[in-house]
Amino acid sequence: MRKKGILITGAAGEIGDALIRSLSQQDQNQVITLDVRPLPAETSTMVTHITGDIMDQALLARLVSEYEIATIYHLAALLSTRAEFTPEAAHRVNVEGTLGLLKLASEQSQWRGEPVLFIFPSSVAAYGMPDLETKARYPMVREWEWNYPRTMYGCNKLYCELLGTYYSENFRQLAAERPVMLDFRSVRFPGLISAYTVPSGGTSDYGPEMLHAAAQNSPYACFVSEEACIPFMAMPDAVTALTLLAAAPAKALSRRVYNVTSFSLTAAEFREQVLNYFPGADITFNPDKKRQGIVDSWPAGLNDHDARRDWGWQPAYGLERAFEEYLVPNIRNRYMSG
Ligand code: AKB
Repeated sequence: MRKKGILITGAAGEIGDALIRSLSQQDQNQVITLDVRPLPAETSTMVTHITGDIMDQALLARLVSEYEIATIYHLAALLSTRAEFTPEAAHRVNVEGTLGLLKLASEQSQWRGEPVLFIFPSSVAAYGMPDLETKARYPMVREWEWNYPRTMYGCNKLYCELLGTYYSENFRQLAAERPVMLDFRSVRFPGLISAYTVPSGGTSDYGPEMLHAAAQNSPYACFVSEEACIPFMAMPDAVTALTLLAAAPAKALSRRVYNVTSFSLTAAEFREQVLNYFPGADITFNPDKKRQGIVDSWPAGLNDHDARRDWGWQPAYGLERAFEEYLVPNIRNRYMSG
């Protein structure tokens, strides 16, 4: 008999780190993680880790021969800035990698006679505001508005949302018998901020970079201007969103892709917050026009009404509490003890 398990791809990334810690406390099922990188020593003892590529079909086949995968958290992705330097490689990982896992989940749903739950973090990058005037006019976008991403990463996320929906609702629509289909669910995250890890390759990275630099007493030149405004969320809330959505009864869901958000602020306001706790921090602005253009194309806020109504989403950390109770104490701890 195969052992039952939960699969996390891209597990060595920021969300993966936080999700492993949360699932290993809450969930009785075995957690199998997959990443091209090994896991840090601390989290590697909490899961069964496989160092490998999501594109490796033989590896995926071996995986399902050993484990009955009931849930997949598919986190592996090349983020927005990195993806712009290697768009075709990003497409391979972000789209073809996702397609391979959807195929696997779809076959496994048939084998089990029960849908495999497929949880997919999408992003504010799935939106594309045409200009700053429009961005100001639509400060809280709904899921179906402004789906015109400007980045390869944003295009990849938006398309994978559609692919996941297709595999959940219309796969083999012309066959005599409808197969058991997977259950795809997705959240569009704003920029995420963790106290324990520093992001790399993203465009919302200036927020967490500013804070982590201040805590280490290092100068930081922010790569967007003071006015740049996007939504953010503290990492524990991101994990709550993923696990809450995974636990929601299917009949409660009125959509497959939900906005979730916590607080929006400009880069200048972000700096102010950091200075409240690290008054000596040396934070300047040296905007990179091109990266700024990407941030400007993302909405200033997300309307997450449907997530609140359908599955009880609510961020625990608003702006003040995120800094006061989660970010600052844990970041201070991290660099003091490091
Ligand atoms: C990025 O900046 O690419 C990500 C995101 C907003 O999805 N953090």
